[in-house]
Amino acid sequence: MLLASLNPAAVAAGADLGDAVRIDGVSLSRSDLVGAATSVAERVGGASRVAVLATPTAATVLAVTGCLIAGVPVVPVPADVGAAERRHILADSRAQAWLGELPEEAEGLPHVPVRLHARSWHRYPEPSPDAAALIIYTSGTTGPPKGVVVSRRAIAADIDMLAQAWEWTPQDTLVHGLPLYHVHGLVLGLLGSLRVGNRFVHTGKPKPAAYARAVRELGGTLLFGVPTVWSRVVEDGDAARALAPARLLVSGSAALPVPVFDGLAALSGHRAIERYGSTETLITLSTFASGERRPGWVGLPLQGVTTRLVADDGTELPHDGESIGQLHVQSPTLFDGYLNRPDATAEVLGDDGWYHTGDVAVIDSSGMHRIVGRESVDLIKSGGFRIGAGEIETVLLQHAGVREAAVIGAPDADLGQRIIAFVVGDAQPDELIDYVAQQLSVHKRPREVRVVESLPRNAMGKLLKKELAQWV
Ligand code: MLC
Ligand code: AMP
Repeated sequence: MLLASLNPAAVAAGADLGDAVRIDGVSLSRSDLVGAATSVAERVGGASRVAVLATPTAATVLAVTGCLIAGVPVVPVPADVGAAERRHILADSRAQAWLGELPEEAEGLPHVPVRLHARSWHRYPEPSPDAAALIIYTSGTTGPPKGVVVSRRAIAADIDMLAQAWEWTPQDTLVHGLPLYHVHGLVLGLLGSLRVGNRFVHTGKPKPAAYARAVRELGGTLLFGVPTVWSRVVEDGDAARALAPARLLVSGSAALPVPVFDGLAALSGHRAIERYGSTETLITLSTFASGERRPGWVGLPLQGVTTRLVADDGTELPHDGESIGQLHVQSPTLFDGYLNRPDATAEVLGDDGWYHTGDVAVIDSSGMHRIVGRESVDLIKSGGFRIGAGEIETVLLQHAGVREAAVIGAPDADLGQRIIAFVVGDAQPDELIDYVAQQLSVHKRPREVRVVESLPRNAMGKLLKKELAQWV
C-alpha cells in the first residue's frame, strides 16, 4: 500500500496516535486523514486526472491523499502559478476538474471542493503500483514545462530507499516549509510521511524561526530544506543553534555550498545530509545517517540505484574522483515518460533504461558523487526551483515592449542562481518582472532585468550566453 500508514485497518486498530499532519493551523489525526481523504476519493473516483492548486493547506493534503486512495492521478499546480503556465498545464494534462482550492481563473474547469469535516469509511482496493500517481510539470531548457509521469511504484520505492538511508521511522517528526507541488515538499515530505507513518509538520514558509519553533515546540527531528533555506538558517545564528536537538538536517534540490554546510555544523552541531535527484528520477543519491557526510559531495547510490559517468564520445569514465562526465542513472524510481512527449522522453531515456540527468559529475572510488554543474546553461536552479531560460525568454518576447530577450542564471549567495534577463526594447524592467510573474509563476520572475542596446551574438547570429554571463 503506497500510503501505508493510512491503512484503514491499522488506523481502526488504534495506530492513530495524536496528530499526523499539521499544516496552516489545522491538525489532522490519521483517522481524520483516512476519513476526510476517502470522502474526497468518493467525489473524484473515476476521473482520469484532476488538478490541485497546491497551496500549503490541509485542503491540498486531503486532495492529494484522496486521489491516491481512489487511484486518480494528480496534477499539482504551483500555488503561485501565472496565467500562461496555468493554461498550458491544464491543456497539456487534460485535467478534468480543480480539486480543493480554486485559482484566480478556473479556465472553465468544474470545481470539486475539499470538505475538511466530511468523513467516509469506504474501503478502496489498492490501485496498481504501475498506475500514475502524479504528473509533475517541470521545466526544460526550451519550451513550456513538461508533465513528468510518476508512478506509485516509483514513489514507494524512493521513500523506502530513503527511509533506509536516513533511518527514518514513525518516531520522527518531519518538518519543512517547502512547496507542495514538487518532489521535495510533496513526494518526500508529505507522501514520505504518510508512507513511513511519522508526524508531518508544514511551517507555511521555510523561515529559519519557523524551523526553530518546530524543533523546540513540536519536537521536529527530520528537517528538509533547499540550500537557500539552510543558508538563511545559518545567517540567523539563533535559529541554527535551536536546531541542535533535531536528528537529521537534510539538504537537496540544488548544491549545498560548503560554507553553508560548515556554518550549520558549527552552529547546530549537525553535519547536513545531502541528497540528489530530479523530478524524473526522484532521489537517487544520498549520504547516509550512519555514513560519511562530505561537504560538497551528494552521496552514494541508494539501494537499487546504479550510476555511470559518460564522456562526450560515449565512453564510460573511471570512478577516480577526478574524471568529469555526464551522469546517467538507472533506478527503480525512474519516471514513466513525459506526458504527450515521446520525443522528449527519448532524448533523456535510452533504450537501455539509463536516464541522462543533464548533470555533470565526478565519482570517487568509494562511490561518493560530486555534482560539478549542468550540461546546459539554459536550465537554471534558483532557490531550488528548476526554471528554463527558454520559457522566460518566450514570455518576455510576447511583451509588446521587447524585441529581443536572453535569460541567464547568475551566481547568487542566497538563491544559488539569480535569474537575470537582458532585453532589447523599450519596456521598463519592473513591468517585465511583473509580466513574467503573472504569466508563469511568481518564483520564475527575473530578479533583475537589464535593458541593453544589443545582445552578444556570433557571426551566425547565435546568442553568446557565456559572454552575457561575463557582463554580470
Ligand atoms: C515578489 N513577490 C511577488 C513579486 N515579487 N509577487 C508577485 N509579483 C512580483 N513581481 C512576492 C512573492 O509572491 C512572495 O510573497 C514574496 O514576494 C517572496 O517571494 P520570493 O522572493 O520568490 O521568495 P524567496 O524568499 O526568494 O523564496 C526562497 C524560497 C523559495 C527558498 C522560500 O525559493 C522556495 O520555496 N524554494 C523551494 C523550491 C523547491 O521546493 N524545490 C524543489 C524542487 S524538487 P509571499 O507572500 O508568498 O511571501 C527537486 C527534487 C529534489 O528539486 O532533488 O528535491
Ligand atoms: P528538479 O527536477 O527540480 O528536481 O531538478 C533536478 C536538478 O536539480 C538536478 O538535475 C540537479 O541539477 C539539481 N539538483 C538536485 N539536487 C541536487 C544536489 N544535491 N546538488 C546539486 N544539484 C542538485
